[in-house]
Amino acid sequence: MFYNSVSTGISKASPEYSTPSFYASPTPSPYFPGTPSNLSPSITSFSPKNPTPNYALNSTTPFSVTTDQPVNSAWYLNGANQNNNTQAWSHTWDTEGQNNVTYVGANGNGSVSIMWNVATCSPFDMNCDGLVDQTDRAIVWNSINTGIYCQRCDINNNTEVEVFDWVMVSGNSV
Ligand SMILES: [Ca+2]
Ligand SMILES: [Ca+2]
Repeated sequence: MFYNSVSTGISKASPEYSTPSFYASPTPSPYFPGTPSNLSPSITSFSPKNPTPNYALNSTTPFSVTTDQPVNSAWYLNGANQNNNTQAWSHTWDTEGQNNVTYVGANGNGSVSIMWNVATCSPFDMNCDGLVDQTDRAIVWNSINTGIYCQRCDINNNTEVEVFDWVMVSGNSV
C-alpha cells in the first residue's frame, strides 16, 4: 500500500492531510536535561590567611571574604551577630582570650562559611601563652635576624621589626 497524495487523491484541503500531532508546536518541557543545576556559592579568597592568629590587645584586625556569587553576609563574634551584611568586617580586640570569628554568606543556591579562632593577649606576649618571657624575646629577635616580618613583633607598629621592639618586649618580660 502506497500513501501518495497523487494516487490516493488526498489534498491539503482534505481532512486526512494534517500535520501529525507529534509535530505540532511542542510544549517546552519544564526539564532541560544537560542544563547544570545552580551551584552553591564558593569562597574565592579570604583574609587573614591564618585561621588561628594571635593578636595584641587593643589592635584592630580587618577581616574579608570574597565569593564567586553575590551573597547575603553575616559576621559573628563569639556567636553574636555583628549586624554587618558586607564581606568585610574589622574588630578591635578589647579583651584577652580566645575568640571565634565566623563569616556566613548565603543566597538562593546555598551557603558558605569560614571561621577563625583568634587568641588575644598582651602586646608583649608573642605566642599568647600568658607569659612574657625568653620565648617571646626570642621570637622578636628571630624576626630581626631573619628579616622575616612578624606583625606581632612590631610593637611600635612602624612596619619594621627592630631592636626597639625587642627592647620593649624585654622590658616587659620576666
Ligand atoms: Ca609568651
Ligand atoms: Ca617596629
